[in-house]
Amino acid sequence: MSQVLGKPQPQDEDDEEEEEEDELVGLADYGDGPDSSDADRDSGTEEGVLDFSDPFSTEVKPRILLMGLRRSGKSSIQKVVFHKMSPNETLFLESTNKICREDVSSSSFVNFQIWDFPGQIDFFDPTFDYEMIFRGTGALIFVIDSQDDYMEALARLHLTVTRAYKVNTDINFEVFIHKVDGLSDDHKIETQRDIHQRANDDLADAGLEKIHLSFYLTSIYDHSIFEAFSKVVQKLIPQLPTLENLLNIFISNSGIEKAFLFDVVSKIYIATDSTPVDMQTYELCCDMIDVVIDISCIYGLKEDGAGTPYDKESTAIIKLNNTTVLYLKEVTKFLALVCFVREESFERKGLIDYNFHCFRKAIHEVFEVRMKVVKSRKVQSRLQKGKGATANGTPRVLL
Ligand SMILES: Nc1nc2c(ncn2[C@@H]2O[C@H](COP(=O)(O)OP(=O)(O)OP(=O)(O)O)[C@@H](O)[C@H]2O)c(=O)[nH]1
Ligand SMILES: [Mg+2]
Repeated sequence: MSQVLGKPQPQDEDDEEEEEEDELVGLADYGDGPDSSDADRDSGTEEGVLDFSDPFSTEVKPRILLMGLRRSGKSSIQKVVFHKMSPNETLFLESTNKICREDVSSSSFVNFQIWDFPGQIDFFDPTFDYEMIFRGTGALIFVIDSQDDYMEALARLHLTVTRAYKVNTDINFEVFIHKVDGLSDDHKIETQRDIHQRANDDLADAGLEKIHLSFYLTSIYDHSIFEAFSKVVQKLIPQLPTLENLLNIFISNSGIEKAFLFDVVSKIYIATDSTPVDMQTYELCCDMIDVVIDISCIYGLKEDGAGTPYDKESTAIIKLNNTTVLYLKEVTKFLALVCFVREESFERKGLIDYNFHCFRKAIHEVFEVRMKVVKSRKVQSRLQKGKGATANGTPRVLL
């Protein structure tokens, strides 16, 4: 490694965040009714924060639900991806007995709520207002323990998906075939094929073949869980085609092999160019982010502990022994670009840096446009509210 720059942050910040964010919601209390939506939309205007929700919609930011049978691994997934919990520590997690809701926007670039459900949800329980839950949902992740007998899980998946679809046809249904670390490669493929077949057969039998399920093989013991989560999150980003386009233009003009736009906190990649992603490349990028942030935390700290581990000056170059160079640069407060460059192309670093400067500017513009749309929308709706009703809420015009 020839250069790592960056700044530190107090070590205990993660813990503080965890305490603030983890919010237990009782079964009868699902939090954000219409009243909380304003506060939620306000947070979306924070600089560099991407709010996935449609600016023209009055809905709150979308939810990602984690559902599945008991002990299938839902809470472990959430802790490993968003709280940097080490996979072994998840052995000591207690069973979830209430819906656990977490707001991801405050800690990272991505802006959504993630709801961790207890294993057995009873759709017939009158205190469980599933219509309200599914209405604001962007993605439903159903976790299946692949090391266990999955027949019951499949029945539950079918029930959950059909219920959710009735309420909201726009939900993305994502099935995590989880804990595949315990399976051989052949067994993994066979399990995926079998689950895919059975789940789709069940839907076809119910006349619901139009429901699309996406399947992922995941484990918290490798990067597959981060990769799967990246794909789930990407589907909720309306700007994705623009981001991909910008990345394509950037790499083709700079002689770069592959580039990822990473959310630094969660190590989810929110976009990449259109060349195929291979797992090893992705893992190297994740490791690089860890190295940069860790070194910043340890050695970049000012005497009084001030500063953050990631800021405008954060950049790193790592030369590998296979004539490849890893290059990381800050894009926004929460985003980093990580590129794979051949050594000979890296000789033209000046060109890469100039193109990066243009790329960074374009990314900022994409989000400025969004912020403007959201702001003008808010002003409009306030004006309409003012015009449409008197102070006590009675309409000014005849209905
Ligand atoms: N081998 C393996 N074990 C895992 C994986 N993910 C989670 N586990 C283990 O599965 C067990 C159950 O995990 P939890 O996250 O508590 O499961 P849950 O789905 O939240 O369970 P409930 O809250 O009871 O619904 C824990 O002992 C985890 O260590 C994985 O990818 N591989
Ligand atoms: Mg749990």
